[in-house]
Order: sequence, then structure tokens, then C-alpha cells
Amino acid sequence: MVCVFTKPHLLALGTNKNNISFILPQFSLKWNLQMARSAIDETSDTGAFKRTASTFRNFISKEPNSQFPPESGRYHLYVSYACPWASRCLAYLKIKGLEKAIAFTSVKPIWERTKESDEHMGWVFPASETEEAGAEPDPLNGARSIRELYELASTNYAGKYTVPVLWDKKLKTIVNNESSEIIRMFNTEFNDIAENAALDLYPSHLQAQIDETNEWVYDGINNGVYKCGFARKQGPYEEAAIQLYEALDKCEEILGRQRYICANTLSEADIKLFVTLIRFDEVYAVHFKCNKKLLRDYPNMFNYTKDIFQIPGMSSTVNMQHIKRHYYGSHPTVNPFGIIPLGPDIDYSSPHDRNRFSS
Ligand SMILES: N[C@@H](CCC(=O)N[C@@H](CS)C(=O)NCC(=O)O)C(=O)O
Repeated sequence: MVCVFTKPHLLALGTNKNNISFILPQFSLKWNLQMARSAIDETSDTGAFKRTASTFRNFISKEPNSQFPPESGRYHLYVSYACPWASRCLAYLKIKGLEKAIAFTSVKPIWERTKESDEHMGWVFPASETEEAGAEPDPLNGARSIRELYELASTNYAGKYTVPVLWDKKLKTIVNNESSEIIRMFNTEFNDIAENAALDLYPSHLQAQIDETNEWVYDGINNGVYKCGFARKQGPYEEAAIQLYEALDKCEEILGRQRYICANTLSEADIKLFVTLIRFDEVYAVHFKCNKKLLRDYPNMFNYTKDIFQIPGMSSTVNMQHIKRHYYGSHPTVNPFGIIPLGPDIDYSSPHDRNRFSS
């Protein structure tokens, strides 16, 4: 189904049953009638992919009287190993040493019907521990789908049912579903319980540079590959592909001078860049038509991707089976027969040359 919509306009605050605020997109009548509930349908009438904003935007905070204080065991992270945005959060759980404080569950990689009563396709949990390696049934709410979690959190929710979802077991609601905010909370708010509290991926002296880098990396690369893949007309595809390769060329140049994208130390901007690069040759080059150059054609970026993959804990966040099965198997308008290419099967644990920079 092709859903045409006009742009969501202002954002208004709504509240759920616990009086927890979330953002309600104010859509036009046309949007309400023909609402897209999946990113693949978020195409404007120019044929360009336009991603809508995340909805639940509360913050876990150490501040006194915080509605969501950073307590060990209180929060749960729902992810898909396939999803680059969710994988950012998973990477933070591992490298900040938060796994004991915040457990996580991954859904099945391939989208399925989420309800008998409508056609929506989305993330679902397996029915048993053994159904799907890497995925587990919902341990908290017994939900069958991510959609059910959104419906538990808000009775009038009308957006996409995306991962990541940061869930509060105490108030039985979604704290936040925006990865760029979840990783900021994981970086600072749990440092009394994090095993690697000293690691600061958003240090004050680099903040301006990280913010600036995030902006062009998001637009050109993280979201850029989706703009290539979900475009429904040649013009928007070409525009996105040109912007993507300009941004990749810029990364290659920077990474020829220093070990990481903002400095010689690892930062938030590297985690955000990594989750797209690790999917590039295996998926985006083929599925999203990002084939002008491969990651392997960029020596600095290719070695950089291996370097980050080899940070202790990171490789466990990359499940290439889930990644490939999700993309090739969940977008029938892009890949109607769901065929998964065999290659290229890159070994990111092989040696890299990034130690040539001091860090
Ligand atoms: N801005 C969000 C994006 C999350 C997102 O788009 N997740 C995708 C998976 S990669 C999703 O769950 N899509 C479900 C859908 O489009 O229906 C974030 O960074 O957390």
C-alpha cells in the first residue's frame, strides 16, 4: 500500500494514564485517513523518504524528584539486533557496563502481522526461547509485538511501533523511544551503577564537534541510506545517493588523519557512524542501492569499522543473521521475493591498521 501524506506539523504534548508526557504529532486530516504506520511507507508525494520523529521523549535523570530515577533493575531495553538505531543503545549497554542494571530483549528479525484485525506488519517476539536464536519472548508483559507495548503505554498512540523502546517496569510505560536520547541517558545518568562509569562518550570538550558531526552523519549516512533505499522516484534517490557519497568521502578523509571521527578518542559520534557502516556492504549496498562504492573500497573507513567492532563487547551487538534477514525479508516493496544475497560475509574481527594513530 502506498500511503501519501502531508507533513506532520507542530508537535503537541499528550499524557498517558500515568500522566507521563509524550509528543503527539499533529497530522493533517489526510494523514489521519491514510496513516503510515511503518517507515517504509513514509514517502511524500515527491517520492522522497521522510522519517517522522520519535514520540516518547521522557528522561531518566539523577536530579532530585525525577519521575524516572536511574535505578538498577527498573528499566528494560527492547531492541532488534537488525536495527541500527536500537544497536546504538545496545552498544552503550555493553561498553558502559550496564548490562546488570538494564536487561534487554531482542525481537524476531522479520516483520510479521502484529494483529489479526489489520494489515500492519512489524516487530514481534518469538513464542518460545527456542523459536529463534537471538530473540526471546517478552519477559515483562508477555506482549506478542512491539505494537502491544506501545498500546500498553498509551491508549491513543497513533505513530510507528519502532525499536528501541526503553521500558519502565515500575510505571509500566515507555520512557523513551529515541535512540539518540537513550544513549545520552546511558552515558551519564547511570554512572553510580555502571561498571565502566569513567567512559564518557560525550565529554564537554568534544560536545560541539560531536553535535556538528552527528548532524551531517545522520542526514548523509545514517538516514541517508534509508533515503536511498525507500525513495520511490529516481530524483530523490539520486539526490540522497550523491549526499551519501559526499559524506562517506568526508569520513574517509577525516579517518586518514585521526583514529576516530571526532578525535583520537572514541565518542558517541563513532557509535552512531559504526552502526550504519557495519551494515553497509552486507545490506545497504545491495538492498538500498548504495553501490557507487563499497565500504571495502574505503581503506580508512573499512579499518575503522573493524577497529570499533573489536572494542570489547561491541561484536556481541552485531548479529549479521538478524540484520540480513530483517532487511531483505521485511520490505516486500524493495525485495519482493525476500531473497537474501549470500555475500559478502566480511570478517570484521580480522586485523586492522588503526593502531597507527595514538589514542
Ligand atoms: N529515530 C528513531 C528511529 C527508530 C526506527 O526507525 N526503528 C526502526 C527499525 S530500524 C523501526 O522500528 N521501524 C518500525 C517501522 O517503521 O514500522 C531512533 O533513532 O530511535
